[in-house]
Amino acid sequence: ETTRTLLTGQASAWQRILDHPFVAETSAGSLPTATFDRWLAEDHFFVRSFQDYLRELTAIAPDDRARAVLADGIAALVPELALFEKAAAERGLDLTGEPSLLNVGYSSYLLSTVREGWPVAITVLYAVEKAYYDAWASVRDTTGPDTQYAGFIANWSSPEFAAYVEQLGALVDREELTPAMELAFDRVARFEIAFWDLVHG
Ligand code: MP5
Repeated sequence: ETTRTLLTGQASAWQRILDHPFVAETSAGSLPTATFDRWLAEDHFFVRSFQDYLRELTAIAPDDRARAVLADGIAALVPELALFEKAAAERGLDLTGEPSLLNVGYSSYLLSTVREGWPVAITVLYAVEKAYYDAWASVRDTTGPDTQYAGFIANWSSPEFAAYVEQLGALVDREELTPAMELAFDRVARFEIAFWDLVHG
């Protein structure tokens, strides 16, 4: 079906997401403090923009089922943003700094897909969330519970998040695959790798 074709088409990029040193080092707790701090500030901006994206996507959702799945996604951002703010406060970090242009580009790209219409925009949402789920689920069972970043790993590898990503996949699978959907999926995979490359250096 549609999601399987998309994931198969991106198999090597997806492997790079799973194998990224940012993921391995976050899991091991060996990520340099400055790297995590940079990621936290960049990702906070990303998640705030993502909130707008989910709201705009809801406005073009084709039916109640799609709106219900998106409402779950919007609700999950409340505790997620609290996690970011708590970590920033503990670390004395300012989250209001200017983000990287890559981040501005990625966040703006997400919003721009709403104009392309539902099939492309829901594909993009699925790709973004699936990338995070697969990356953090890949280290979930080997991350020590007392590792300093365990809360973040748990956030994107929980059974609840897995179920949400499954539901997003089911929404994509209702759609007939188009070249525009393939291009959008490819862009997200490249943005995700570039985002970690940027903070990890
Ligand atoms: C996500 C994220 C997951 N937080 N950051 C990037 C760069 N990609 C994907 O999205 P969410 O909204 O935190 O579930």
